[in-house]
Amino acid sequence: MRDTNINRTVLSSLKKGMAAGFGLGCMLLAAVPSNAQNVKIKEGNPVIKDKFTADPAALVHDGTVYLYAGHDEAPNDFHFYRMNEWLVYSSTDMVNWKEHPVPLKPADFKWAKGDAWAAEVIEKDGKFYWYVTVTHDDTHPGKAIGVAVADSPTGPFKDARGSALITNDMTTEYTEISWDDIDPTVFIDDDGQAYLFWGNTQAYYAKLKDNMTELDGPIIPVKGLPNFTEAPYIHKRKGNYYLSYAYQFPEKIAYAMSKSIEGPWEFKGILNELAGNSNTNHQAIIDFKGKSYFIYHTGGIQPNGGSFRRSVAIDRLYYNKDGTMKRVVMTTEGIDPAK
Ligand code: FUB
Repeated sequence: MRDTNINRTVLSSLKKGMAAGFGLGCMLLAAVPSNAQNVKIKEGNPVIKDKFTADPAALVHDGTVYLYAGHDEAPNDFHFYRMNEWLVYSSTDMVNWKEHPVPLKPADFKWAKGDAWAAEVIEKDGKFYWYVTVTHDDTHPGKAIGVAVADSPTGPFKDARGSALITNDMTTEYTEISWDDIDPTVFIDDDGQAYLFWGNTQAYYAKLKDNMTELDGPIIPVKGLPNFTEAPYIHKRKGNYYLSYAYQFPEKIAYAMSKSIEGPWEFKGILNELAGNSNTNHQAIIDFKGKSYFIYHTGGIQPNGGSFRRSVAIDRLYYNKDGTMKRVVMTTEGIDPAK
């Protein structure tokens, strides 16, 4: 962008200069900043450039990373989310991504009205379970969480229950808003117990039964997450549990840590700053081939990218010796191929 502006300045000065009878050499000396160079830098981010992709989730399976995202389809003059399908990509180096056929749509849930909002996939006993946010039909007004199942990480996925797993009326004792039951993140602990976390404004969690399609106990509000907006994400490393989440609005990503999946959670601060060009930032964290990665979205594709036309980006994530996470550096260059 900067180089282009400089080039325009040079050209228009040249035209004016030549018209005024100045020599070409004099004009170049006057118009070109001494440090101007046509430097080309690697542009690895955003990682998907031909479609707008949002709310990344990632699954590492058999030496491959599967990247799941909602498809942002809002036209340029439409100022809210328009999302009619989820997408899936795979890669063995996290730089070269292959797109697979559309694996799932809100229309695959007969009880849902639409809205392919944030979602996450996990593998258990050879089956792949995809927890999704959608808008429920008028029998349970508000956002809801459903679960789809497949035999392969790329699908085809089908509704695993024929009904929502979480509906808005299940959480009205904690908040009356109709969009608090969104953004599921699923985690299986070392003892095999699966947990679902989700929320907007208020974070919740519940145990899942062995079949991964039913709750196994009460819905419990999560405490200790200041300025929680949405997008909870659970991961575990070296005996520490991490709950990262979208903080304030427009969103930064913050995180808390605990020695138990059930808390108490200790707030640790900001992990990623404002994207700046998107109100939301929605993160996923994985380890792959010995390195840690922070996957998120920005409004990075210009000129039309923004809060409703987002794009998935990937940068490295680093830990401190005490297990806390270093602040993410969002880059244009992105990552080197994972080896
Ligand atoms: O993409 C729709 C919503 O925006 C998601 O569910 C939130 O996490 C935010 O990214």
